[in-house]
Amino acid sequence: MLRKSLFKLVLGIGLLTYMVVSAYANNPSATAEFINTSGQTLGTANVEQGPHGVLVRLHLEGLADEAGFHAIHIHTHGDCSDPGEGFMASGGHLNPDGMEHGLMRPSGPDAGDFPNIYVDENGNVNAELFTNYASLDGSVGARMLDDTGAAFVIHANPDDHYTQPIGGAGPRIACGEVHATSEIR
Ligand SMILES: [Cu+2]
Repeated sequence: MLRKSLFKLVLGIGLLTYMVVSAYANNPSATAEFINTSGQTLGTANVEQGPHGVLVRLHLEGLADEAGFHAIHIHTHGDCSDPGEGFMASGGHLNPDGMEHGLMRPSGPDAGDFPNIYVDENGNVNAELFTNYASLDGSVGARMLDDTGAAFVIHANPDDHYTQPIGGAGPRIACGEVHATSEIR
């Protein structure tokens, strides 16, 4: 008798765990492979959309000449095909509502704004970013994966989160096109 109810309990916990895990597995997701201005691969961003925005897990290496803080934004075109020209094909910041740039700006931020990332002295970045101003399917904030897609762009300088139009972030040093890894409605 006891053994039977124990079995049921274990079965129940197992089923519950499966349901919770599969619910998370159904979240809209995407990935981005970063390249530098020489076209060399730097690493990956994994993007997962939750109920309140998107979480970006960033793992990069090979940026030893760039130690320090750097701006990172969501740009409006998923096109990193021009590394030699400084990734201008990625367009401007994701900003469908025409907000001012800057997380600290009274009339901001634009939907592409993030806090800065830090490149360590070995040229590595390991960071998690979150925004509720944008999402993969547009269910929270601006839609990233519209007709033109989206890209993450890293700049040469930190973002001061205030100055127009890009917080003094300077040239673009790395770019990653955002590609869906789940169905995006
Ligand atoms: Cu930017």
